[in-house]
Amino acid sequence: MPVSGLPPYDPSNVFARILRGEIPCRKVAENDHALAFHDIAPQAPVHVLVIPKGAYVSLSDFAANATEAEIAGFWRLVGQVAKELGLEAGGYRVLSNMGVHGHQEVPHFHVHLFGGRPLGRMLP
Ligand code: IU
Repeated sequence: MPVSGLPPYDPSNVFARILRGEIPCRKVAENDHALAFHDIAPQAPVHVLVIPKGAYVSLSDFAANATEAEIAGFWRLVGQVAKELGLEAGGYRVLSNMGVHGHQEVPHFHVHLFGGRPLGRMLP
């Protein structure tokens, strides 16, 4: 049972379809547990989405139900992508929208990785 307040995982969501290869993506990197690809509507010079390969509807679902290996693999890929895209020198931002108040649009857990310019102060 998801703990996010969102409906149960829907395998027809767009990120699940990307994972199954039904929809193309501009892949950045992947490992056994996660995939990173460029956001289709970038909000910064670098705007990458990192998603787990497992079926988790939200951050809360992932945190509660993913295995240690999945969690480690996911976060290692976030850090790897930031490094490989040259974001470490200037810095970057990682953000996850969760549920209705968080304005989560795609019901498959993901983090946004933003960088490539000063991002300003983050406001709610
Ligand atoms: P959110 O965190 O769920 O609110 O953001 C979903 C993101 O997924 C958003 O930045 C979209 O531009 C992005 N996206 C995408 O990269 N490819 C798609 O086919 C769709 C959404 I639909």
